[in-house]
Amino acid sequence: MADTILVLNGPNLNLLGEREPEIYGRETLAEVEALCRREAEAAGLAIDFRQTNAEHDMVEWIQQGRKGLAGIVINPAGFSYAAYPVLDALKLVDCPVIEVHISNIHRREAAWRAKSIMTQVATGIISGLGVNGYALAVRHLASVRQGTR
Ligand code: CA2
Repeated sequence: MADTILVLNGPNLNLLGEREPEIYGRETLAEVEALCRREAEAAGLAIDFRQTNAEHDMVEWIQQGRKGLAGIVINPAGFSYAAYPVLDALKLVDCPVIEVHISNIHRREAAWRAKSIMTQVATGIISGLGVNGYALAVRHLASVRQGTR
């Protein structure tokens, strides 16, 4: 577990690459998983990559990863804006948490997209770098693996 990075994806990201490519790019979630795996393996780490449309799954997975992970990368997607149980679960973990958004949530047309409630418990946030944000988050977690947040 200490050698594992948990990568969590929220609602609708299973359809990544299928719509709004001008905002979210053309890569599929399977390609994002391969990207994360490549980055982690280069650092001798493993990836546990998951996606769900259900808030209770997300809470369960975060609780299960409460102890012993090298870190969590989470794109909370729509959970960013209202899912307080996910926020509470993230507060319980003992590893760094990197929040990733593919788009720059601060320059979207809808102002509400900028107001992620998860940011207050995240160690850091990457937003607007496309799917590269996931790889950068994994690389960061690999580099700080020995420390705590
Ligand atoms: O930019 C991101 O990664 C987002 O977290 C994506 C979320 C959105 O609610 C956030 O504001 C920003 C989910 C977007 C809807 O899901 C899609 C899935 C596939 C293709 C297009 C949209």
